[in-house]
Amino acid sequence: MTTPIYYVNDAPHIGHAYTTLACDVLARFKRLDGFDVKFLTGTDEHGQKVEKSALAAGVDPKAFTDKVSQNFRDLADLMNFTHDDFIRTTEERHKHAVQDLWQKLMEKEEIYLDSYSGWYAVRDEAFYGEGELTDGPDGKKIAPSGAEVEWVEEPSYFFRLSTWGDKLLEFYDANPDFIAPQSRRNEVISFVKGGLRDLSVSRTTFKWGIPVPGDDEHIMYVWLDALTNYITGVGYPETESGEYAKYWPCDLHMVGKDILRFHAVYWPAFLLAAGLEAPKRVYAHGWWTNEGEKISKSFGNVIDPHDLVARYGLDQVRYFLLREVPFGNDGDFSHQAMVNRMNGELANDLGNLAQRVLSMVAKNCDGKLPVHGEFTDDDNRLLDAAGLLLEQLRDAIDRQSFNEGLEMVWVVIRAANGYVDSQAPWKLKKEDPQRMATVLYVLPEVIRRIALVLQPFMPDTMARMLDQLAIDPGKRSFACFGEGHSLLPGTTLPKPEGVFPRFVEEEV
Ligand code: ME8
Repeated sequence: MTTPIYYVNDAPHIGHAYTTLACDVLARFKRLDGFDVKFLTGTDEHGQKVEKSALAAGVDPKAFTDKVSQNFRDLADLMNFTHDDFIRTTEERHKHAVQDLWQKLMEKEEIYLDSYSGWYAVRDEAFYGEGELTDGPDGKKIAPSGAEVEWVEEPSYFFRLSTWGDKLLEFYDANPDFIAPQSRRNEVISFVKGGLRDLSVSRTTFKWGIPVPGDDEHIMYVWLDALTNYITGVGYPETESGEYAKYWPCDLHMVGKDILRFHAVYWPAFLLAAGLEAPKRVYAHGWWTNEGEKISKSFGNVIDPHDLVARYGLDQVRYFLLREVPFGNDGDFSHQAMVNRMNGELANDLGNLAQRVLSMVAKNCDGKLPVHGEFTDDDNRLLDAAGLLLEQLRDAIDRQSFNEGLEMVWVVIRAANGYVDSQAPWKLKKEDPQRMATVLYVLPEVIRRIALVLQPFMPDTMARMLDQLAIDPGKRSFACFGEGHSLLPGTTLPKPEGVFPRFVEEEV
C-alpha cells in the first residue's frame, strides 16, 4: 500500500499525517494478521511549484528538497509510522524507472510531440480547460480548486489520454472496488464519460525535473514523474522477479480527494498504455479543516503535528484522527473535540476500565490472575462479544472504515464497564469469593482481546496495557487472539498503572 508522495514546498501538517496514519494502521493490522506488507511513502520533489519555493527560500532546489524531505521523515518518526521504504523522486532509482516508463510509452506510440497552449495552475501542477475556470479578483482566472492559473504556450509531448476513455470505463466496470468511497467512483466515471483530452506530459520553460530521454529540451510533467514512484518502490523496471513480481499490482493507493483524478484516471491510463497492470484500489479520503476554517499557510492556521503530540500525546492524536470522522468524509479539528475524545473515550471508558479492573486484581487476588469458576451467561455474553472483535475489525479494515471498527471496539468497552457495575466484584469479596474470582478473570481476558485489536491504532499504549497483563511480546499477533491463548490463571501481574491521562485545561 502507498501514501501520496508529498510536495516538499511546505512543512508537513496534520493532513499529511492523516493519510500516512491511515496507511500505518492498515499496515500494522495486516502484519499482525500474518500478511506480508510493503508500505511505501515519500516525497515529490520536482516541478515548478517546488522550484519556485526553493527560489523564494534563496537556495538551489536540491539543497531545498534535502531539507524539506527530511521534515517528512521526522514526521514519520514522530507519528510512529512503520513504512518499509521512503522514496524521493530525486533519487537515481526513480529517474531510471520514469525514463524507462517514458520509453515504453514512446515505443507503443502513446506519446507524440506537439505544442501546448492553455491554462496551468502551478499550485495544483495541473492543466485546466477554459470552461473549468471562473473569474477571480484582479481579472485573474481561477481553477475549480481555487488555485490561480497562468497562460502557458510551449512545445510539449502529449500522452494519448483521449483514446483511453472507453478502456477506463470498462476497467471501472470490471473492478467495482477500484475507486472508494462509492460517491467518488461516480464522480470519476462522469468525468471520464465527459470525454478526455490528450494530456501534456512535458515542459520546456523550467529545468527542475527528469529529462525526457533523447530530448534534453524537455523535462517530464511532474505528475507522470510522481505517480511512477509507486512502481519505482517495487523495483521497476525489473518486472519479472523481485518486489514488482511479488507486490504489483498494489492493493491500495491511499490519497486525499484532491488528487483522485490523477490516481484513478491518469495513472491507470499510463500503466495500461505501457502494458502494465493497474493498481487494485484507490481510496480518496476527506479533507480536514481547523476550527471550521480551511487549513492554509496564508491563514496562519496550519496544525503542526509536533504541537498536537506534545499537547495531547501521540496515541491520543492517532486515535482522534481516525475516530472523529467517518473515513471518506471531511472532518473538522477542534481542541474541544480532541479533549472530548481523549477524556471521554480514552481516559474514562478504556483507561478506567483497565485501571479499576487491574487494581482490583492487585488488591483482592494477590496480584495474580484468579482461577475462575463456571462462566455464567453474562460472562459468556461479554467474552463472546470481545471474541468477535477480530472478525469485525478485519471487515472494517478491508473497507478502510476505521471509525466503524473503533466504534465496534467501544461497544464492547462500554459493555465491559456495564458488566463491572452490574457484577460489582468489590461486593463479592466477602459474599462469594469464587464468583469474584470469575468476574476478575473475565474482565482481564476481555481487556486482552480489546488491547490486541487496538494495537494498530495505538501501538505504544496498547503495548503497555498488554505488558500489564503479562502477555509475552511473542503472543501479541492476531494468531494469538482466540480462546486457545486466553490468560493463564495464576499468572502474576505487574503493578497496574494508568495509560491514558486526562487532559486538564491549563489555568489562563
Ligand atoms: O498532491 N486534509 O502532494 P501534497 C486531509 N505531490 N488530507 C490532506 C490535507 C487536509 N487538509 N492536506 C493535505 C501532492 N492532505 C502530490 C501527490 S502522489 C503521486 C503526488 C494530504 O503535498 C492528502 O493525502 O499536496 C492529499 O491528497 C495530500 O496530502 C496532498 O499532498
